[in-house]
Amino acid sequence: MTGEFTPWPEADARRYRESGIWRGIGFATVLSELARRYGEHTAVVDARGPVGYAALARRSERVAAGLAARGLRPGDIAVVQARNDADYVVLLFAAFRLGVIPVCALPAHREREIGYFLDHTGAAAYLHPGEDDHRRIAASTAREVRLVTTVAEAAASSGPVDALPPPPGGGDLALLQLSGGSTGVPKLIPRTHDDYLYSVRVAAEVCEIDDRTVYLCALPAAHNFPLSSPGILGVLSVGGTVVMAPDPSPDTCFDLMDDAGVTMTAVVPALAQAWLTAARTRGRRPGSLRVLQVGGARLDAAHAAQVAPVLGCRVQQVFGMAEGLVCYTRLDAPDAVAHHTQGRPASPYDEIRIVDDRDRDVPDGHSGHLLARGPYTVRGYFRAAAHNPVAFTPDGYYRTGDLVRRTETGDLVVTGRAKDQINRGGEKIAAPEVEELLRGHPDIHDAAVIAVPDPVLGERSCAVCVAAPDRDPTGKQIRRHLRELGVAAYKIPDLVRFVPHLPRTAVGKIDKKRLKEDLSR
Ligand code: OOB
Repeated sequence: MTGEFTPWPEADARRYRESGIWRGIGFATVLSELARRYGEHTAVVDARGPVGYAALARRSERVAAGLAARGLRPGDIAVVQARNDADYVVLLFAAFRLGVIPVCALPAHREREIGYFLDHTGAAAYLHPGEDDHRRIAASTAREVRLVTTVAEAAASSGPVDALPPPPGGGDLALLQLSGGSTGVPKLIPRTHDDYLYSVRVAAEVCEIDDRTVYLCALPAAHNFPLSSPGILGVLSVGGTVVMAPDPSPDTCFDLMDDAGVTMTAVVPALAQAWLTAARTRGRRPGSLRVLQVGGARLDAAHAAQVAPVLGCRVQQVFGMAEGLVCYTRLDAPDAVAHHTQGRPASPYDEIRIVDDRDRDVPDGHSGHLLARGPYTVRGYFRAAAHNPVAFTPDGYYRTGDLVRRTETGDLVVTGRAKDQINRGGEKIAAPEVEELLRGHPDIHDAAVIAVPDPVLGERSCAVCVAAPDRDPTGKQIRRHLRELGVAAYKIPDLVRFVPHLPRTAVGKIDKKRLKEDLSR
């Protein structure tokens, strides 16, 4: 894999290893330890019932052997798109055991995204949830993908366990996470076993979870937040129980929480609002819930303050990114911190800087660009040699694109965003990616995609287009065009506006700030 991703400099790697935060082992080895320790205790539950720790370890080994028998080899990449069920967790650990590297695609991804992931990684497998759309994508994967099937079918395969190669070590790649992105093509984030395992262990400590924790996975499981902050992998790392929710609606989740005695879950702000409304109108609260984690987008202080009285549990704000750094408000934080800040880095080894436009540190209390580096923040994207020098500083800090300030208590407040992205209820849209597609339409001369405020989602996306000469396209046609290109539904602009021309800055770039002001008038 050399040359495909940027390793940590040897001096840092040695420091992380010597301090014991990088243990040098992979997830499969950890699962064997857990199986010995927790045996029959329930690891994962879905509609088909509970799976214990020993059963999870056994099944994932058999599936690893099954995948090997079907031609997958250590180091192969598999694009995995799953629904929230136990099969996904089995398959993930099977991949970890064999050393196959999953790309954490989202259920909403369509032809364009999946096709790009397959091509860019040279993937050997596409494992999908099996709905009509995915079967269509599967049927059209023209290139050489050795194994194309459903996650359920893959998770039912089995082979001779004795023939398996040794499990991957800490320095090997565990998975490829997806970046929210702010460029034309999505970026893949190479996470190693050492770094991802450390991130879930430190998350488990910060969130004070243990083998009595029952976690509801309500968000799409592949996302970094429900997968690792502490999420599925963090909860399993301490012997807790993970309940997989097939969808995030209050109807489904409130029942599941009561049935399984769920103590903790994670939602995006838009979902927190929906749950608050449902709890209020139905006079119902999830009785066993102790902590509601909210992250992925900025949570209003007013909504944060309603969590305790309405849902009867503590709110924990989580501000993180698939590239690494995750900040949490601590469980003993006073309301002023838990409601008004996005917390502080999980690990004492996290290094952050808050800087101005010329990378000079700004004083505390002032807003600036957040830079992050540390034992679980990557040093470069996967196969992105040209983009890496833009996204990372020469000394290895990731440029998060977030604007933050540090409060007197040492917590961070997210004050804005410098990256060209729309945060649509926690789902990230890279504006340039959609703009490029819009400019490909014969009736469109130029386009800019911007965020507009929305009371529920926080932001929605608006495409501001200049029609080609003598053309008069409608918003409906433009949206249909994007759907036909096979773009994930959340990336299709909520609004389409036509203007005679786009405002430009002095250097000729589209002036999105001005555009937003013009549009809000
Ligand atoms: C999480 O990860 P991503 O990679 O989907 O998105 C990261 C970006 C951040 O750079 C920031 O712009 C935004 O999402 N964000 C927040 C936030 N949490 C994430 N903005 C304001 N307030 C928050 N609490 O979204 C993610 C990964 C791990 C844990 C939690 C969220």
